[in-house]
Amino acid sequence: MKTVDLRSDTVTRPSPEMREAMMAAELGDDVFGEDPTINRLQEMMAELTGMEAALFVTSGTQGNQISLNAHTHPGEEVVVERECHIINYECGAPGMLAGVQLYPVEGKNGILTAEQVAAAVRPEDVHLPHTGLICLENTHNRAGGAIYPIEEIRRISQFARSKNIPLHLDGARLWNASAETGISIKEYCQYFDSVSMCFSKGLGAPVGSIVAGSREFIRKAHQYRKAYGGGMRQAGILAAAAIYAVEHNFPLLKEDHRRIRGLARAISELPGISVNPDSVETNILIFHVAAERMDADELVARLQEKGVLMFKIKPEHIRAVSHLEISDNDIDIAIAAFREIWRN
Ligand code: TLP
Repeated sequence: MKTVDLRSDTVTRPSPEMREAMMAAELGDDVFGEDPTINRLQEMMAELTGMEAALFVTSGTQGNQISLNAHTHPGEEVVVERECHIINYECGAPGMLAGVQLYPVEGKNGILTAEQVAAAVRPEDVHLPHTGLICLENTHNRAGGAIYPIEEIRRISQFARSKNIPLHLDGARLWNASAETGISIKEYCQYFDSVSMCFSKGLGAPVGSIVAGSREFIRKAHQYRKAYGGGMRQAGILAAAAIYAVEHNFPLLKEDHRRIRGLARAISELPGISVNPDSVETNILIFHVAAERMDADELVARLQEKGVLMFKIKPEHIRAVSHLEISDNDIDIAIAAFREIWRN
């Protein structure tokens, strides 16, 4: 039985061509700054983001956490959206590592307005924490891959700059936002003081993320990366996969978006499932399954019996993510599995 794995875009394995690029990579000791492939990737990403410098890191989580560290001091507060990755899936690391507390604000489908951000920033008062950083997430994972409107980013950035508060972007899937809107990575990044972006999601590389920002920010981030065990020596073998991913797989992302929308359209017709296919903006589909029609855990289990993998992301909500290894035929298999379950 064929497995159609829609749990995450992190499940992709390097293609034969990507493996070839990895095998051919020129390597050196990156802790000495001597890995030519890592240096090339970092220069390429500084250029792509329009930032002064960039640093290869082990994961999106590491990229976010060292960014929090590099921007803040212990005891400060970081404004985040309530459903964001940093607050939900990073093991409480902001408290553990940077020693900051998070101020969660409920966005509309993951999106905050400049007014909401402004209201969350603390006034000067001896009792209050100092707001040290604002973080946005684009695309927004738990909001079903929602794209941040560039105009709202611009307004938030304008506010943050007026208050001298740095603005960080968790851009794990900024690639998908850019592919869908046609707005370049550089255009998005101009509004931020730092950005972290993943190679190991829709782009299909096995490992790695990048953080980009000013030279001074990257100098600090570099030291935190070392402190957190992220000095990886001949990791150019991984950077080669990342370079391959940016050059060859970035242009393919819109296909992932089209495919998952196709799945959304088909299952939106089934009684008990609610999702608006037009609201699926990128490669993440989150749909609601009414408990009286079908328990979400049971649906996940029954799909799994048919080789279709998804997971429950919130009560009564299931997530499906398309990626490089998902073809049109795989989407047809997933649709057929749903229809069969609904027939019985
Ligand atoms: N997200 C993973 C899980 O952790 C939930 C997934 O399957 O979607 N920012 C965002 C917006 C993310 O979605 C993720 C990973 C990360 C950061 C962290 O990246 P990694 O897994 O490389 O630490």
